[in-house]
Amino acid sequence: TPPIQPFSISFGADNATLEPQGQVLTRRMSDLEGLFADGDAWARAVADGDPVVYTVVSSPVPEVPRELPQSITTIYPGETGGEFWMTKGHQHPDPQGEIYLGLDGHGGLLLFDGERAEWLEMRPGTIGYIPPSWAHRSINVGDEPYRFLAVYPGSAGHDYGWVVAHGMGLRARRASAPRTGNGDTTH
Ligand code: PAN
Ligand code: ZN
Repeated sequence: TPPIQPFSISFGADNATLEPQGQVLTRRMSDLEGLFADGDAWARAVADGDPVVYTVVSSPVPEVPRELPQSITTIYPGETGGEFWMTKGHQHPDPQGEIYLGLDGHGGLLLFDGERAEWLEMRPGTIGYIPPSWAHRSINVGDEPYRFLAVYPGSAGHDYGWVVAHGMGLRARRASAPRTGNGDTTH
């Protein structure tokens, strides 16, 4: 792939689109199998319309070594089994840092290194830093869409299986929701 030439990107009026724009990924409830603690509630949500949980709009910069791709994730507000809607979460197989910038709404950036979980509150204007080797998941803890920009090395890669196998150390639930197990964080 030839290197990308210098260019700039504009946000759309709602911050959810880019111009120019690359691929758009849509994650529905059915794409999140095994991630919510309450599997029955997850199955009911899939049967009941299989809602879109989040979208990821990418810049036209390809995920190849030395390039620096960007994307905007929009997580819609919702809860399944009392757990806030969230991204799948992943680890970068080639461990490298990543930067998030909060754009709209109220979210959390959950980081897990296999032993320790960290929670960063994300608001518009918050820069969240993901150090190399920390798995990361984003969660909408508000009532509006939560939106953020991510910037990451094009060679980092994405490993989703690690999170399925190890979890993320914490789960995010509304304070009034029923609790199961230990290690929950509430909002
Ligand atoms: C982000 C994430 C995006 C969607 O761009 O890929 O928020 O989350 P999942 O990839 O976990 O479904 C990022 O961290 N890129 O590296
Ligand atoms: Zn990442």
